[in-house]
Amino acid sequence: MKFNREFLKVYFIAGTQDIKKGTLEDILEEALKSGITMYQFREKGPSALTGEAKKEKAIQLKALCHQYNVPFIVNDDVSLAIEIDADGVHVGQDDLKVEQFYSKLANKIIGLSVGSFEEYDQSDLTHVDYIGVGPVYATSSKDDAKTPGGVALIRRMREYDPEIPIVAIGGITEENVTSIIKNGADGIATISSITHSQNIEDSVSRYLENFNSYHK
Ligand code: TZP
Ligand code: MG
Repeated sequence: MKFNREFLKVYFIAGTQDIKKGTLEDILEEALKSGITMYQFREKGPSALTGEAKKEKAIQLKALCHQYNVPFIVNDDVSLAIEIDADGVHVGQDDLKVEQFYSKLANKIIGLSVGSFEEYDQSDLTHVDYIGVGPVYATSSKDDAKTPGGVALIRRMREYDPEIPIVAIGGITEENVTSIIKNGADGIATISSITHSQNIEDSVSRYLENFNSYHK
């Protein structure tokens, strides 16, 4: 699947560890029905699925995303992404370097986390389709998250590189999304505002309305 920056608008991220009530499949399906624009499978931490169980879950969730024509991205696990023919992969600064695997993911989406100018400068972005910038706000979904940079982090990254597709991440909610868009992000990536939402349809619609009213 060829990357389109519109995919970043409402980028839902979740793994089994993020689900406190119900199942990941059900929450993802609800989010897909509501209009999320991309999904990332992110298994992390002590309860994370591994091996065959992780692979089976990934295949199942990819099929679900494809029913809704939404790209399915794998976090960190480049070999899994290749094996199951995912639509792309998202890596962090401590993961496999993009230069080492991009040729095996031709025509796939490649995302990279960039938390500072220093990380931006040390990253080869030649084969990177978008950067994930954050955390913008405090988050309880990532144990090792750095200090939040606020919307200033987004604004400054946008000034630093006026062209690169940027998805903002970390503590984003329907309440603070407007200023993130105004400061130059192409979209938002969120875990808990969807997995913990009382009404997923409402949450996703509010994100989409924010983007659509700002961009047109
Ligand atoms: N990377 C930076 S912050 C974060 C990740 C994966 C967690 C985002 O989760 P939430 O619940 O949307 O704050
Ligand atoms: Mg990573």
